[in-house]
Amino acid sequence: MAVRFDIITIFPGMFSSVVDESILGRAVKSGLVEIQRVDLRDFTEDRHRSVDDRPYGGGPGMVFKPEPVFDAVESVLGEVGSAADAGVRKIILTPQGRRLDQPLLRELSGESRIVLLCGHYEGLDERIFEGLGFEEVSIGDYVLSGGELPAMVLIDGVVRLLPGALGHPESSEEESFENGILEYPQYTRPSEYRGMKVPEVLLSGNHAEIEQWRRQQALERTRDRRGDLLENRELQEKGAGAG
Ligand code: 9D3
Repeated sequence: MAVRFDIITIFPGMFSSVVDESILGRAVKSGLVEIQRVDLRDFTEDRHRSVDDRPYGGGPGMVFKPEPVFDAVESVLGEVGSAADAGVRKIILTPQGRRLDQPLLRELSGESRIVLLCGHYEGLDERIFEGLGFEEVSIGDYVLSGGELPAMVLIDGVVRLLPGALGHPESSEEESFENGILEYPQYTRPSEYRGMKVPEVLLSGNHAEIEQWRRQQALERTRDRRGDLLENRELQEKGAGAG
């Protein structure tokens, strides 16, 4: 299933390398993904092409003006409130948003059209949230300078889930992460490198033992590094049992 992204941004150039290279580049070339970049400054009307202005009520910094944002969104979707945006996922990348995770990526990979609006450090006029009906998404609790890198993270995560985007199917591995377990350690040749040996069990050819070793390693790792994942899993299992 193909998906089209429209990205509304003041830095359209930032997307070039990500869109042109790697899995994403291949998916675009093969027609599986279409990416349109919309330069917010093309929707300004003053000589300086200003997208922001001083905040009413005073205070530091600047605020994204509503007019260029509404006009850019309408250039992509047609008039606000018309039927044109039915079935379109409209997402604004902001630090206040719902946290992006694998279940959300999976959900988005079933959409055919996704509009991404990249927020900025300045912040946005509240009427943009009020009038355009975008859902807000963040990629985590740390401060970046804008929504462009988060938009690329979202696109990458969605595209690799599209059937046919990867050379090889990875669905079982995917499920293991969605179940909240980290991966087991992996080795390739040589069997000894700078004094470090590949665990004996992996050379044994005993597939039952190998599987058991891997499962135990994965659990141990998850407990050591990401105890939170195991707790979530226990909660889920309890919830499933009760229901
Ligand atoms: C503290 C008030 N704001 C600054 C005047 C907060 C703020 C707004 C916008 C801080 C950073 C940004 C720019 N970041 C994003 O637009 C952003 C983001 C992020 O910073 N972290 C994780 N996910 C995202 S999605 C968009």
